[in-house]
Amino acid sequence: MKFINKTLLFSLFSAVMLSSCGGGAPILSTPIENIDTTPIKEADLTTAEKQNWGHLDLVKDTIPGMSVDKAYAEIIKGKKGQKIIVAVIDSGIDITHEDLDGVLWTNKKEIAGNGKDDDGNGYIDDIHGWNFPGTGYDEQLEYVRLIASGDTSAPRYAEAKAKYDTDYGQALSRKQYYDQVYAKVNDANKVLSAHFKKRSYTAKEVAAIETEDAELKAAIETANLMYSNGMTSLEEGLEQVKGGVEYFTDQVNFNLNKDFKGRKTGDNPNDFNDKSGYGNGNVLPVKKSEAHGTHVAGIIAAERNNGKGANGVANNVEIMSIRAVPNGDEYDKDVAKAIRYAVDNGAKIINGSFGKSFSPHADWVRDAIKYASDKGVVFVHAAGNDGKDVDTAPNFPRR
Ligand SMILES: [Ca+2]
Ligand SMILES: [Ca+2]
Ligand SMILES: [Ca+2]
Ligand SMILES: [Ca+2]
Repeated sequence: MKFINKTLLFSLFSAVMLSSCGGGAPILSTPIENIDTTPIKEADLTTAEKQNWGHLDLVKDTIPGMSVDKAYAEIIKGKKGQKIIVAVIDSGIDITHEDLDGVLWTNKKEIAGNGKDDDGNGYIDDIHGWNFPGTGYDEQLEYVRLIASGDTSAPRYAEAKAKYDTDYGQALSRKQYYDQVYAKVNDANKVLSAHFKKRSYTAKEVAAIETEDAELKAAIETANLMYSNGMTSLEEGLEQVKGGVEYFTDQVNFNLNKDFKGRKTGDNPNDFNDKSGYGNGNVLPVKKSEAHGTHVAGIIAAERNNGKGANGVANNVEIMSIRAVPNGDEYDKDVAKAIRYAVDNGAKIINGSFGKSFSPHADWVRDAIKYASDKGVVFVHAAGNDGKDVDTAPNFPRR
């Protein structure tokens, strides 16, 4: 799974709806012993700071970023670097993006679109990387594949079954819940638009309404909940809730659907050597919503100081795009082959912002990471954003 920041959204809306029922969790402050003594900016950030906070420095700018600007201005100033290739194993990358098109790795020994593997690396027409799942997009989670296999003797089968029995029901009820929230916000928006006789209206205008009409009062209450959670309009709220609706709909229909078959490459994912060179050379995301790899590539290498978009951290890298992470759990086979592809084609750093809690062929991935390490390639893997202690909770790849 890609590590996307949806957790925040869900907790936000859970809090919204709980508080509307009179409950709600208290907001906890950071314990004082966990706060260091360096002063943190108390003023609002400027637009430029908001866009660039991640590159700023806690001491110099009083903003807790990565000190990238300081590094360029002071630490590496005047030094000459060596260009290296960074492989991004992710959901594919929008290689047409104007802030990325100048920093892409290109396989110079491969002729595009001739249907031949010109450089003999095992992959036909791989110009900017490789797409292992090909046209595949939606996928099951790994433990759902395990249950679907029916192999009750497989390691962790009982654990997977128990997890499934809990998770499926929960996803179904959350989907229904988000459907309801969406309907509620949508109704409120319609009522208020009709009241104001216009589509857009402000929180101030809503606050000024005086009414005894029950429907309008309910709409105001819903609107106020959205405003108090940082939404500037109900349309913005609807967009956010829609993210939740889509997330849980995908869970029910695909990620947790035992009968779903997402694999499109015609190979056996449980046989490492079945069908070499599967997938295709189109590294673009399959769907527009598949933006995670583009986002990651931008953080690393978005063209710096070109007056467009963002500045990446690195100014002397080429991004190799390897698509291996679908809308669901990535296959160990794809990940292991992706790592090997990156190493064999010159990457020096591999970024893997994915992870999962079941991994039936973890040894293939481990072997690939070892292969990378033996060739001096660094593999960087996300710790995840589920708040899990990955020292103890299973999170793959792992040692
Ligand atoms: Ca460009
Ligand atoms: Ca090739
Ligand atoms: Ca070719
Ligand atoms: Ca830029």
